Amino acid sequence: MTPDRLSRSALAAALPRPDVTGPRVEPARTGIVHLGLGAFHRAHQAVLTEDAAAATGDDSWGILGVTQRSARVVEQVAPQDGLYGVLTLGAADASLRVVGALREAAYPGRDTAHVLATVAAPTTRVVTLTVTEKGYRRGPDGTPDLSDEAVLADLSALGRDDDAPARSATGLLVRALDRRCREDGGPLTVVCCDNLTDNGRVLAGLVDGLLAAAGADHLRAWVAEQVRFPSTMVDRIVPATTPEHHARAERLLGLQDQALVVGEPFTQWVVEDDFAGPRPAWELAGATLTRNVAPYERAKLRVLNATHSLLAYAGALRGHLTIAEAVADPVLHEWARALVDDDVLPTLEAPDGADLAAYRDEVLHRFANPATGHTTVQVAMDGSQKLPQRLLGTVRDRLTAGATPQAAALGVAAWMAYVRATSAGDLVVAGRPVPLDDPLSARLADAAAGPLRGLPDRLLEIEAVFGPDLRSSDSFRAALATALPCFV
Ligand code: CS2
Repeated sequence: MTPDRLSRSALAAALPRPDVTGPRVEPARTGIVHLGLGAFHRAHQAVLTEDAAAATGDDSWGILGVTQRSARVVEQVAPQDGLYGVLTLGAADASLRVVGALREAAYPGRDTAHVLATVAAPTTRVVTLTVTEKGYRRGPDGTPDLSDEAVLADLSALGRDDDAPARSATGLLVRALDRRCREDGGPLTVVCCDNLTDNGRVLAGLVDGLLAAAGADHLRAWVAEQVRFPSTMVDRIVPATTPEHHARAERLLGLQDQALVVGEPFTQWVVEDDFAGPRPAWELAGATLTRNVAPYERAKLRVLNATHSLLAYAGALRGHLTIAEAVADPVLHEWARALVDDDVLPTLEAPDGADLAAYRDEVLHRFANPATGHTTVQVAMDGSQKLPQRLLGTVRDRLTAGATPQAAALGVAAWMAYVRATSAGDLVVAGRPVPLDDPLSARLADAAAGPLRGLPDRLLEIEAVFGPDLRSSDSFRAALATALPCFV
């Protein structure tokens, strides 16, 4: 028999149950609009927002979650009164928490008018974003890609009450800012929660670039004066939810939860304390509010995300299905350590005196958690968008310091070999063929085809990934040539 679907009333009847906690708030108002209602937001910022609301008894921080590409998540959460479970999987234990911070969910293809009106409302104080690296639609130099038709269509709606479905996340954001400016909604804070270096600055620059391109000078000046873009470092491993996760959560809860997300026990959020107005008391929920996020952000991207990517590419090439299996492979474990010790640590400033060697060990220990089932192929996705933040900054800093980044080059070479194997249809992991999943897949596949000998040179030509500079570094090219035979 299929159990009842999760909802506030079904939950009230089902609780208490061991290892399950119910929602801590029932928000009365929407104070936050979140763009990119994927699993990560639901397992991270939404949880901290609920904890902050519970700690203060402030019920004005409900979230309007906006999906990106489809209405699927709306259909999952709306019949559940916005409720969903977060299944936390430690190496040896599991618990389920039902979160109630999400007040509404919307899909731009249908609900753009509602999203624009909500961002414009004075009661909304914060917009947060998790739209993934590719969602920012940046050109090779980091400026907005003005050849992107979806973004251009959104820009053409500026300056008027046009409720046509938004076609891009950045387009939706600038249209919403436009609406708020014209309706005098007051100051607003836009918090980028994606894994980009200086993410607040990046997003502020993109918004400014889009408004300049649209000739929206008045709005541009309003944004400069009224809108803040703090940078943040976000961290929690959130794998894709599987049927096994659903079965496990259903056993704990006794209800069916179509919007279930899964996470490891660890969570961290470091937020630049630069807000244009009120915000949830996230510091009471364990977040760190600081003036200087950059060292945290950089350490996380270069230690955690870089080794994650190395383990994903090299792990998949060596037949490992999960990150936990990959990090348990002694060769890969050694490579991951060497990447951090030889190339990453010399480029980092320790945030607030943190012990970065201990951080490295903690990260590798987190990766070893077998319970989450985080797959190498999931982390391997969108490499062209991830490599610059994770590995290439380290490569550049080491080259500038006169060093040869051999260990970092191993990570880049692993990606190159992965691109070659997946685009040729040659990679099979756990019995399944793995496709190349990347927004630049056509260009990457073109560059990867042809003789193995010239593979690094052909991929280095792609400026959107490597910039105009790296291809002319003899030392980096030599390091890639040394590293590539490890994988092919
Ligand atoms: C991962 C990240 O999928 C990936 O690329 O490296 O999503 C990682 O799990 C998170 O950044 C951890 O905070």
